[in-house]
Amino acid sequence: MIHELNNSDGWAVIMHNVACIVFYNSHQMLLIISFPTFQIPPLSSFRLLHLRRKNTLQMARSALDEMTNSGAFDRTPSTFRNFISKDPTSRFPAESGRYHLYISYACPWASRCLSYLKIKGLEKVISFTSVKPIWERTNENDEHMGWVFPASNDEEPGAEPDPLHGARSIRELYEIASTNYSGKYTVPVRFKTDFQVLWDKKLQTIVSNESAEIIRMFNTEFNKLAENASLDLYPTSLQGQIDEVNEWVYSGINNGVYKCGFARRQEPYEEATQKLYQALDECEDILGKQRYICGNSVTEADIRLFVTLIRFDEVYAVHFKCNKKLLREYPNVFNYTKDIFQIPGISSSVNMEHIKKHYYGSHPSINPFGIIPVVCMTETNKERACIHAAVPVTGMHKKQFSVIDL
Ligand SMILES: N[C@@H](CCC(=O)N[C@@H](CS)C(=O)NCC(=O)O)C(=O)O
Repeated sequence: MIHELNNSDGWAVIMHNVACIVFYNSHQMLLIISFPTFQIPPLSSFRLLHLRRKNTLQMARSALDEMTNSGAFDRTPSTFRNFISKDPTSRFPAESGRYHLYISYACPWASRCLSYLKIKGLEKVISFTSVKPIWERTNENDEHMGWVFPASNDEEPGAEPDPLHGARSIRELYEIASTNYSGKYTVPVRFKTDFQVLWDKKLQTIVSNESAEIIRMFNTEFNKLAENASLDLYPTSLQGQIDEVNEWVYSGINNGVYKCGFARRQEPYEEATQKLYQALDECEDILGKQRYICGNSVTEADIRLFVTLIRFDEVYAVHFKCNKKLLREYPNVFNYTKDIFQIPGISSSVNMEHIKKHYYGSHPSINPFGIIPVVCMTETNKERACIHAAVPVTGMHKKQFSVIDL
């Protein structure tokens, strides 16, 4: 009777006195609603009515659900967009000890912020905590899956309990920051507790959950307090070029891998793959001529690109089906990734154990058994090792960093 059921379609089936509506919800669960036929116009015994599932039934409880009807991944914008300022009279002034950065080592967007915190020398000024890598239920009263804190320091190396509120989940922090946040449970549900979160301890609220803006604040606004204040990753002379590179790197690579991995139809997957490899080819070409993506000095664009490249072969190539070509088959891009990895401070922002656990363990619709590929470890560091630490840098990217900062 029911021939084709897929994620975006539903069917109404009318048999004798009972009508059924059958559809999959956003978690791929088959839902059947039945009701007596007196509620619908009289119809012959067996009649099949094809219903296109309406947008109002779609629920975005995590990135996995941010889908268009064509099966393409469509990221929603971040919600908290305040800016910390070096101006002491502003609402969010740059002050030592006032802000806390919640991150996941697994998340590339959060890792941008952590990288900045480390390379700008802000560790004594802004504290940070990482959650556990694998999403869990955030509240026993509903099915939302998201970022949670460990109960103790020993539960998950790298992750720590919430030092400020003893919260169990990032969701709880959102609910402390905004009482309206629960409003997003209304249909269409758009409940997503985006990472990373920059928390203001004084005003007890979230300053920002948009990594692209947090890194700009870290670059300029804390310079009176930063140990590495002279490092400017967004210099005026290169801003136009950095913005331009960021745009195609974001759409083709940073967000592009997600578009490949979360696509639910072949066509959007192939479109995203084509764009991804065009962008990687472009990087390979550029990095054959110069050391960094915007010239001869490291910039914001390098950090933004790096966080995706470091996850590429170990996660995206397998889990997100980006394996037309591996990163290690691009000699310039591969050496460049190792080069950036070896900038003091960067390697400590990479925790491959958390990265693998998160992706392979948190997306059951992509990896139903949750098997996590084994991480390549070295003797020197059991947590953070990855192929980029083990393979020497060659070519022009060899220049400076001979000691690996593990
Ligand atoms: N535009 C955001 C994106 C952040 C984002 O999507 N983070 C993911 C983790 S990698 C997240 O927290 N997802 C939670 C969810 O899907 O519920 C940023 O760059 O800050």
